[in-house]
Amino acid sequence: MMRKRLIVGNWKMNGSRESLSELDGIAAAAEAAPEVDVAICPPFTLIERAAARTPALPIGGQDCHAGEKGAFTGCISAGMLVEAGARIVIVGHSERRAAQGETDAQVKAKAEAVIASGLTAIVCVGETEAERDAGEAKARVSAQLSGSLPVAGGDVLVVAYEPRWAIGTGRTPTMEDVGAMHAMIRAMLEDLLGRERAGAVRILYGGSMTGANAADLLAVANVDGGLIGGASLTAAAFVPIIEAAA
Ligand code: 3PY
Repeated sequence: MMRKRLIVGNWKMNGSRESLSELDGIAAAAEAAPEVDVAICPPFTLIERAAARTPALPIGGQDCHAGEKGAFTGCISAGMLVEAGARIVIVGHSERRAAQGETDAQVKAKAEAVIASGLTAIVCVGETEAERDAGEAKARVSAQLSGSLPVAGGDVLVVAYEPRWAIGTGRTPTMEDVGAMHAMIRAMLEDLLGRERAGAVRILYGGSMTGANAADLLAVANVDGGLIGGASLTAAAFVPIIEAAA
């Protein structure tokens, strides 16, 4: 099945009202590349302004709570993200799994809340350097997938493979390693969701993707796009990645 490429910028805890001007160049590049889906996930506080500034560019959240409302100080629900104008939500990013101790079960509950709210969920998986060195990368990623994937699938579900040791480090795995992991994820999706629903799920690569390596990474079989950290913060760095995907 042909899947439309998806390029998502994850601003993490970066950006200000002033930096929303970067969205103008990003939205223009996205408009010039209708064969690619492009989205930006800024911090929560910028979502509403970002969505209003560039209405054609989907804006997303970087996390949400699994519940609808309640006594959860500091948390934001998927429904609140909808109200702010978000269309997608990243869940289970490795920085949250590591720093907030998020478990596969919590990630799955969040992804289900995202989809139930009518948004697209990007579920992140990926091994640590120690797990890769011990030859456990595939086992780790397959355990995360079976534990974190929501029951609903198809085009409202995206999986992002982000080897933790490649995030923000400038290091990337070999193209063979990326291809082997994406092929395993695709096969697991077919097992877990059935061939038809799995066929609509895009698998993104994340971890130090830049304008310099995007074309090579996107040429690997089963790499349907990218989840990009640092290189999504400016139009100058992000637009070449959109162009590489077009
Ligand atoms: C990175 O590339 O640094 C990411 O973590 C994208 O989410």
